[in-house]
Amino acid sequence: MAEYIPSTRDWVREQVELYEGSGGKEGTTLRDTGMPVIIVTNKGNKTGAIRKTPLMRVVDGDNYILVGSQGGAPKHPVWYYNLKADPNVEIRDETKVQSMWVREVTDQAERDRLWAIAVAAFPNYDEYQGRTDRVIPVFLAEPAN
Ligand code: F42
Repeated sequence: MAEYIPSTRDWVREQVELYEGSGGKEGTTLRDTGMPVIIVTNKGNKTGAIRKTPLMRVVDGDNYILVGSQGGAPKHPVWYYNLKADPNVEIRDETKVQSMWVREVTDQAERDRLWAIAVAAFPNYDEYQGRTDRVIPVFLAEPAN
């Protein structure tokens, strides 16, 4: 089995430890905002190691919308490239863990619809898009089976 390499960012690593360590009972929101977070387990595209990425929980029916905002930073987060290289992920939503398959949403109409849902769930995404020239990537995660 591949090795798990934690994030180099303290607050991210600590959230993953609390969330996963409690079996999805603690550390499930963005700081004290009460806004729900999921954990996306993905494979490092260079190391092949297991990576765990907390993201805001944005749902569309049985699917999750994953937004690569990274606070409006100028570059895509590294997990973007991980998901492009290997779309098989596991998503933990509190105590529920599911194998999912992700695809980047490039169709403009579909992206517009999903982006509106994402901004309704987490309004900061709109502000983050305003901070960067890159188009923030959006993935749709669907149940793998
Ligand atoms: N980020 C978002 O983009 N969107 C969100 O909705 C979001 C919500 C959120 C909620 C809670 C929370 O704690 C964090 C949240 N974040 C959100 C931040 C998110 O979890 C990521 O930390 C952020 O998007 C940056 O992602 P990143 O993949 O660039 O990760 C970093 C800093 C990281 O840990 N990088 C590793 C490192 O060592 O620096 C590398 C990880 C990796 O996958 N490496 C690859 C490998 O092969 O293993 C090599 C990659 C390469 O190409 O070099």
